[in-house]
Amino acid sequence: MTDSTQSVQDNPQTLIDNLLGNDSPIRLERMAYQPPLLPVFRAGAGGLRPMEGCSLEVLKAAREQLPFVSGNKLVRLVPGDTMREHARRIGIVLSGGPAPGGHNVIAGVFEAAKRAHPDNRLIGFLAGPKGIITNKHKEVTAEMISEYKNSGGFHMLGTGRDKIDNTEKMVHCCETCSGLKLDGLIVVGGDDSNTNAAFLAENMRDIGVHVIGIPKTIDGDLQVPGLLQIPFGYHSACMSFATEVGNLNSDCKSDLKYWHFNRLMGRSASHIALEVAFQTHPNVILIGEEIEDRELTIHNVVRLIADVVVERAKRGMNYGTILIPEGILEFIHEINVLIIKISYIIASYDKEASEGESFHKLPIEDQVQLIDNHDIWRDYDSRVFMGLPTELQRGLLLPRDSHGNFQYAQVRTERILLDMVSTYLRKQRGKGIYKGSFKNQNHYYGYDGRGTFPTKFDCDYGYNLGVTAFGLLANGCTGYMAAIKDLHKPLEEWQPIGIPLAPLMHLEERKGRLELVIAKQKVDLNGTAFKTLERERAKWAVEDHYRFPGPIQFQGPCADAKPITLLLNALDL
Ligand code: FBP
Repeated sequence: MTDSTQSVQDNPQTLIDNLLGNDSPIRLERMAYQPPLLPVFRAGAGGLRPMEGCSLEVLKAAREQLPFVSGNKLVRLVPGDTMREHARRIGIVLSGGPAPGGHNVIAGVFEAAKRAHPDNRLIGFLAGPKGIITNKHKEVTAEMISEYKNSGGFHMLGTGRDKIDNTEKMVHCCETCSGLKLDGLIVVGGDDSNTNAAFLAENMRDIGVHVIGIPKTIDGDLQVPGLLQIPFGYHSACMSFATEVGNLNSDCKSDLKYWHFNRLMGRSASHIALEVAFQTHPNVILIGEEIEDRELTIHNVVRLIADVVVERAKRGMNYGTILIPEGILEFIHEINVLIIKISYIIASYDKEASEGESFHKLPIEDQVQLIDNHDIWRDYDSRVFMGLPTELQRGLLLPRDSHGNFQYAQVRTERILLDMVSTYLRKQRGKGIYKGSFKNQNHYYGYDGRGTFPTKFDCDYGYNLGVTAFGLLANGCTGYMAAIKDLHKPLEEWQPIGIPLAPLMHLEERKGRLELVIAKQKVDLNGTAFKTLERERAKWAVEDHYRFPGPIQFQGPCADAKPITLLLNALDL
């Protein structure tokens, strides 16, 4: 008997304390992992060079609204060091939905800053951009870094979706940053948060605060062709969802009696559904971008699913798995028109409403009436709206987020489609076309994936994005997004770069008017990843080719995995 077994036997409370401690063994093990530095940074924060042969167009509206940062050119970091005689004070804010790897971004900035000068300080703003507006912050310490490094979620500082969308909020942000004597601010976020970063950089020019954005979002839609292949967080969330779908593949193939309808987060673009499809080989995969391209209606989509159910039933296979991207409604033209028009009507009503009133305080019948009576609402819109299931009608009326986005995460699209498929199959049964059984379950994977442990890829990527952001600040950059090129290659060949934010902007309808925001990148239907899916999916539909990815691995040969979509699309480079 070993000494430790003896002591546990002597004192069972020790065993209980060990078993119930807040830090699980895997968390303790992950806390000890130190992500490797890119070779470029091994001699210091890095020097700066222009990226020859690459230029990006800036839209006229961006040149007008962001005249200062519009002049930025693409840059790359090279080995070297930038000496500075006095210490820096840098602020950092986590913004939008959480994404695994965010804590490593903070660790990367912190450790790079301390390596550059022991008196450098990092100030974390609390609960997202609101923390800058209201000056709520705490200093990041070495203890915090070792506690949170390699953990999922954003709970070290918290996050939020506030948009810095008026002069008053901008003035508060400038006051906060001046008051804290910051010389740099790092914004970790998706398209909307990096839009905030661009406007902050423009407005903080006169107070000497340099602003750098970091590409984050599990949705995977913050990409810059040829420069930024994927934001951090995508891989971990996809692997977390793929683990669950793979488990359902295994379950439904065992008891042969359930159809599992899985909605996967990802708001707009279907990048997550595409990756989870490669990881799991489900029977049906909906890709929003393809649905839009083929101009499918919601009834066509129902039919597309039902046809596979009928075909499998003929082969005695009354089970299967289906992947539904949560943003699919945006790609069904007739529904998207309703979303845009209703967003406009809500925004116009709220703009005119007196203090304390708003569209969503009206009873639901009045909301529908108001929409029905609006000038932009046509008879055709009413017919489409009234023909939709009640749950979907209610979903379309839900409040938009602070950036004016429709909140796809709040609509149970998988349940709605499941019910519509079920109704359609009943009719097919009546006609003698369908003779199977349609027992079903619905699932939603989203928030869970944002809190999962980051994969090793996201640990290393997030950490080095933080180091890159520090390198850009140390070289006097502002109005840039930190990025790492060539992620499909071994880490030793990753290239840290600075992408100017202004050229990433386009005009988009938000809250009923055109706004300058960073463009989301949708799934490229001509890219190798989608083309590969197109080739493979017919056999996945009617035969079983289920793939079981298992849980995220941190050690052994599987630990170095990267997103399959990233590797496939890299073949196009
Ligand atoms: P970000 O773009 O801010 O990273 O957030 C993405 C996301 O996780 C979407 O996938 C999802 O639709 C949305 O956030 C949910 O938002 P909320 O957390 O406000 O419910």
